[in-house]
Amino acid sequence: MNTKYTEELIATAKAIVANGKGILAADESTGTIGNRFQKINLENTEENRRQYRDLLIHTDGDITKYIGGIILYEETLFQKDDNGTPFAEVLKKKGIQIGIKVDKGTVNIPQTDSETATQGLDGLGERCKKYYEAGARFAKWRAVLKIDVAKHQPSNLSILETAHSLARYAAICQENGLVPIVEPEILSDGSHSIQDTADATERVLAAVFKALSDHKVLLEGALLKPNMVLAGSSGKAADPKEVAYLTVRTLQRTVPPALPGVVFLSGGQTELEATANLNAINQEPNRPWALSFSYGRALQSSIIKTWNGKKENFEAARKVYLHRALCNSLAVLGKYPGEEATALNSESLYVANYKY
Ligand code: 5MM
Repeated sequence: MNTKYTEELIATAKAIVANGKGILAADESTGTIGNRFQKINLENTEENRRQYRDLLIHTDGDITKYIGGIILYEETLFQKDDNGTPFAEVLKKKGIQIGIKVDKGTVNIPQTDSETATQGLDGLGERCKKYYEAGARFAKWRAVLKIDVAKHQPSNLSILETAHSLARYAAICQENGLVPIVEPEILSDGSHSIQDTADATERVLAAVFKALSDHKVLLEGALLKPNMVLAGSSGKAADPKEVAYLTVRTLQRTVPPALPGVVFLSGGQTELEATANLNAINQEPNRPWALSFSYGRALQSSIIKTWNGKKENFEAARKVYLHRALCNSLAVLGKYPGEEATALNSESLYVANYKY
């Protein structure tokens, strides 16, 4: 696809994942952030959400070396900090690219066993224009699939629906100057083997890239946000070497080298697992793309606990954010030395049936 935005799309996608940078996924919808706040007994008010996002957005120092982009929820994009400066302006000054969640959540596909379709295509072009004007330069749309080998899930219908809607979304974003992050998340729920996840991920990604090609999406101006290839969450976790080998092999089989970057979701892994697996992935041979992170839970869990809803903990929480971002950036370079496990960084972040 060639539009007036072509050069800008290519430059933005590259910048987000340049030199070991990754993405902070801070785009929790109101219900999801409410679940996070519940853990620290904090009321889910607009002001508390604004304060928390202020904590993240106003983190200074080396953060711009590790974080190339932040995904925001629509509410945050139009909020201001305590001085009345729009958050978008703060991020722009730092050189952190602004992302926006544009999907509107999932609904069940009729006649399937709770497989889902993602909503939000209607009016998407108009919304993208508005977000671009507000400073956003990339977008995110999350499709959710699940594995149940006995039930032949993900079904062909679920894969076709995912591929089609992600491709339509990506084309509409690019038409309006936003780099699309294409996120076909296969949930880890279940007792399936890591090989089952590899097979399902390969089928899904092959279909997604066929649809992106059919819809003439400019791969150089897009990013992929997939799950890592992990064993089902109710079984024993595979070691990072095996995760890395199967994850990179799956990408090699399905993702064209024209795509500048793959930014993994954390999918319920602990903070330490998500970083260690990313590091192992970046030690595999033959990686023509930047392999980076776009973590929600695995970047924010210990920040939220340290913050605990109190302004006086802002600085301590920002230190935790800087530390996790540094560790993940080192993992992108394959140079993460590992860390001691603590109660803060090793808590399971798994949420059953994570599809809100
Ligand atoms: C940060 O959470 C994002 C928005 O979630 P909801 O739509 O449920 O409110 C979510 O899309 C997130 O970016 C992905 O699930 C990846 O996050 P994890 O926590 O798996 O890294």
